[in-house]
Amino acid sequence: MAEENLNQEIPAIQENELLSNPLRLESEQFGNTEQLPDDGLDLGTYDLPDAAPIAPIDESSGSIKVGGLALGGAGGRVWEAMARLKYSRGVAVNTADQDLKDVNLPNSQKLLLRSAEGGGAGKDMAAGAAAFDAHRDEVYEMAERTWGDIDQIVITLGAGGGTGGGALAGAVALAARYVNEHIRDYKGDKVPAGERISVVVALPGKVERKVTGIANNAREVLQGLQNFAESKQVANIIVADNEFMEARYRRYITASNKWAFINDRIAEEWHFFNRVSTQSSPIAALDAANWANVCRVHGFAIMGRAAATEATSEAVRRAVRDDLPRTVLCGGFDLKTAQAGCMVIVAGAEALDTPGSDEAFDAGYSNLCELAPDATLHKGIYQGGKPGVMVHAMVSGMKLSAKVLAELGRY
Ligand SMILES: Nc1nc2c(ncn2[C@@H]2O[C@H](COP(=O)(O)OP(=O)(O)OP(=O)(O)O)[C@@H](O)[C@H]2O)c(=O)[nH]1
Ligand SMILES: [Mg+2]
Repeated sequence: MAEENLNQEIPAIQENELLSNPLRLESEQFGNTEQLPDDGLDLGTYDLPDAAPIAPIDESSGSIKVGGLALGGAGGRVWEAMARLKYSRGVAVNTADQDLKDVNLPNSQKLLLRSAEGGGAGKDMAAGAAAFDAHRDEVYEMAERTWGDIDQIVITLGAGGGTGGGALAGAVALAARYVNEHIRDYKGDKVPAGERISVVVALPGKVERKVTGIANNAREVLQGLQNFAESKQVANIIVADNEFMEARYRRYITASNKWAFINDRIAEEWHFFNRVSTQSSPIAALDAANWANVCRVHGFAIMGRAAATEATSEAVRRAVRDDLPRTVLCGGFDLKTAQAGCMVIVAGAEALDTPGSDEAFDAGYSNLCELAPDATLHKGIYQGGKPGVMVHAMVSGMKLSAKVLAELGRY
């Protein structure tokens, strides 16, 4: 029963969800340029001089190819959820050996930041920063071996601890170096580094916020991120508020599944947009350039999905206006400060054929436009393999709100 409700509220993205798209097959056949057929050349036994390192093959099949830089315990586990979706180019670092061992990534993609204190940064951000800086070159070498040809770097961390928050500034600098040295646009020109650096940050849950040290660290991290966004050193900062998620999904979260459950929600939602933006739609497509635009504005971002019971204006509008705000990964942000966003509707064939469905989807879209009036909002409507209507939305480029900071606890 619980399982059934869960599936209704937050259905996993099914492989057949986007079945209707003929291009899908094409992209699967030709998308993976790394698997080139054997060209038959016999290179003998010579070592190739300066052979470029071969990055792991990324089978995520999204429009943006990402390399992950996972910091600390939360960062490692959040990236692990991305790796479950076949984003295979992540590097995880931590000061705590045991936590790092538990992260399900190849050892060649994990680096222990040894510190004077031994295991962990003990919530001390200065210790986390020092440990990262002492290993900067090793992390960079590992990143170069792992990331290869990517479009975007995603830094994952939890705000509140010592390692992730402490290492953040060093990680942003390292990512900027990588963009400058390795990432080029389609013309082969350099790109603004900050546009290619995204962050996924988890905020501490209700109980942790009562600990002054954790709340202070979290506030410092968010303010630091706001500064990075303002100075255009990072682009999209996706906020996953553990308190919000714990309250929202209370019925499904247990002591043992909590992190995997929350992290999967974050990764799946991002993956949905990254994958749908490779698909065409005869109705309206969210194309790759639109999605890239949403990811490259500088500021905080939230995302979520909500189900409409039927394809009527009222039901779709209700999903956008009432349900979406309750399912986004973080509350408290002011959508009026958003600069960009996207809304993607996935509907079953019957819903798409319902008279008035076009008007209903327009109503949902214009509702989001009203909520985020200054944002460039992109729209996509796709036929899915399941009945009903699912509305996915993401808004980005928001300013840090005083409300979010205040809710982080005492200061
Ligand atoms: N969403 C999510 N949040 C997490 C996870 N693990 C921890 N957190 C949150 O992230 C915050 C920081 O915790 P950690 O990531 O363990 O801290 P750290 O960066 O390893 O730092 P130290 O342990 O002090 O060295 C915590 O307050 C938690 O709220 C996770 O797997 N997923
Ligand atoms: Mg830790």
